[in-house]
Amino acid sequence: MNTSIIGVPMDLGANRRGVDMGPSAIRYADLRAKLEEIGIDAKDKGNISVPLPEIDSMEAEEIKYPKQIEAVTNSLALQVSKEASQNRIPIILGGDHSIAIGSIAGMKQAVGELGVLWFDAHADLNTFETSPSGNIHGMPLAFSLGYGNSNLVNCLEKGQKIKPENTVLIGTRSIDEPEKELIEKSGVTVFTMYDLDKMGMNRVMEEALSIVTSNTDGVHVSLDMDALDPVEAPGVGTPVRGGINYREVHLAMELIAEAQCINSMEVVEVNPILDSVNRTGDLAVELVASALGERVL
Ligand code: HAR
Ligand code: MN
Ligand code: MN
Ligand code: MN
Repeated sequence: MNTSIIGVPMDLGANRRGVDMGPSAIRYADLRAKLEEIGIDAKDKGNISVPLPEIDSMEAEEIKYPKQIEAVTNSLALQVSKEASQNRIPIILGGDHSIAIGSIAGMKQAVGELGVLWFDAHADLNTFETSPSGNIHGMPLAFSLGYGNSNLVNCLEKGQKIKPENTVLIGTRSIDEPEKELIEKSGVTVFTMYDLDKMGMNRVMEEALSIVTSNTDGVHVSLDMDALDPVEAPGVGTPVRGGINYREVHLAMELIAEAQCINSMEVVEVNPILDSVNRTGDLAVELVASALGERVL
């Protein structure tokens, strides 16, 4: 198995300094060494360049940094597409979740019809029109599905990148009203914490994996670390109580590995400033290793 690590030190979509250091935190937790240790070829391709909000004099608009995020997600999409075309699994390190716009666009170009597993406390289904915060990290899934009136829908290629029938959200527990409407309207599948509690992670993943692997050419795993309970992952910008626990999330990743369906993975929203001695960065590394096939026995 060959992987390419790509860092995206972006915080513009979260309007909060700290997630820009996510790639450093995950590298500091020895991602590459961990992957090599379990027999995976890992090349670190360095970081995509991201403008600093402090030096780039930008007006405080209602929607924050759309132009800059467009540029970053475009360069990320190009790099992701290039690595995936060479049969390498892109491992993308965020950065805020707006980078998913680029990851998904790049994978779509290289692989074709894509199934997406979206682990997140939030639905990330807002648009410029509905966002309560103006923060683009609350919108990437809507844009990838082709909703909203924004250039960000047209990353790399014009229009929708993924289909609702191949999109599954897991661990959701903070959903805005307009996002609820879009869930209804689009038909994406959502396994909230309620569903996880009732069904258990094993059954949720069985159903989720069957959805993302049927009628698709590949699977992208988008892991927002705030999907986890803040006790396990305190280093995130927008923690929400009552999340996925340590053992459940490991099982989820192991089941992904077992299904042998993963073509790319991103880990986002790690904020080392808010973390407790890189606990969240360390966990991110464990989870990437699990998703790529690390086994206890
Ligand atoms: N739904 C809210 C908004 O759109 C909050 C989004 C919070 N951010 C994330 N996304 N970390 O997963 O502003
Ligand atoms: Mn998110
Ligand atoms: Mn989130
Ligand atoms: Mn499907």
